[in-house]
Amino acid sequence: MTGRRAFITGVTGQDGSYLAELLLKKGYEVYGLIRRQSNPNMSNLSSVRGQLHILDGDLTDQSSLDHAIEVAKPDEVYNLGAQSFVATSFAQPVLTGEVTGLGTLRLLEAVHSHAPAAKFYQASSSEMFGHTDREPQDETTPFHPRSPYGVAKVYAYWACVNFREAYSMYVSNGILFNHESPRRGLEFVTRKITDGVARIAVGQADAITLGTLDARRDWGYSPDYVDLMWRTLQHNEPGDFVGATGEAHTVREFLQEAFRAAGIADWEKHVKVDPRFNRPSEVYALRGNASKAKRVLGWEPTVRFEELVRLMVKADLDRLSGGG
Ligand code: NDP
Ligand code: GDR
Repeated sequence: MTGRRAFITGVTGQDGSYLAELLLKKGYEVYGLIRRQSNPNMSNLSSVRGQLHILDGDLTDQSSLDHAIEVAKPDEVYNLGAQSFVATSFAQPVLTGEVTGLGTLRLLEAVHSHAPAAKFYQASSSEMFGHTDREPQDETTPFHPRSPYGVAKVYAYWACVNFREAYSMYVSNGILFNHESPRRGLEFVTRKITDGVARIAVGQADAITLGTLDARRDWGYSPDYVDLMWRTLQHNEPGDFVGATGEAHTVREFLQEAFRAAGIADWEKHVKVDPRFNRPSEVYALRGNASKAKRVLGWEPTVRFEELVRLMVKADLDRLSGGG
């Protein structure tokens, strides 16, 4: 496997950083696209920064993507860059469309022009299913996105299918359900809860304020899902694959488990509900069926709900008490 070259957008994010670690371990030369910021946050990359080739660029800027692909000469492209927070997509819909939707098209164009033989992975999302009446969802479930983010991901999904059909490019979509880790951004509900619980445990806070507690998600562990991304591109032909655990829990159940993991009783005393965190249109319930990924790629998630919650609570407790 040595000598292969991978190019990752979104390398500073949760998944990008785990994927970079995985590919470096497998002997890849890894190129990561990073956008210019006045105060860049490279904390997720601390263990691998010296081994990565960093390329400057932005999914909203075509020439930077053309240049990055020309330099990286990738065998495999992983498009993980996105404005990925659903709530923000309602407040910044045009930016979300630019980055998450058109950004994918720009990258496809760059790869088509400069590395047409590269294999392309697109970070598609269960949010594309949105308001669905089918459960569990799989590769055949129709899309009904419920946010500007979901709409942008549907656009990107179809752009990928179109490049596959029009130009015979190797382009695959991973339609992944929620996956979390200690590297999850603090605004996403799982990390907001585990960080909040840890703060309450160490006496830095009294309560966590959330939106709906009834939303139901299929939560898995990010390192399992980056393994699925890699497996997707090792398959001999391109295709679309759902990644999910097949198990769904409510935000309320996540809260209960997180407080239990920290040894705090009467969790309801520490939780406030504020409609400020509700979305104009909500995705109430998602649960995936990953049997195609299991059958074709031999993939199965290794971390289940209770273990996921516990490892995230522990990581936040360790961090706040100076141990992590
Ligand atoms: P994160 O939000 O943690 O990471 C997003 C990444 O995109 C960051 O590296 C960010 O860089 C980068 N980015 C944002 N805007 C731009 C831009 N204009 N140009 C270039 N890069 C940009 O997301 P995750 O790691 O959780 O998710 C990875 C991908 O998978 C995303 O596309 C997400 O939508 C998708 N996805 C995620 C799921 C999940 O549950 N985690 C499930 C299904 C799909 P910066 O550090 O500069 O902000
Ligand atoms: P999601 O993740 O929208 O599923 O998108 P998020 O963790 O933001 O929300 C999950 C559910 O929890 C409800 N919720 C809250 N959410 C947040 N963030 N903050 C709150 O206070 C809160 N209270 C309740 C939400 O309404 C929602 O129902 C994630 C992202 O990673 C996407 O990029 C990815 O594509 C999908 O998962 C699959």
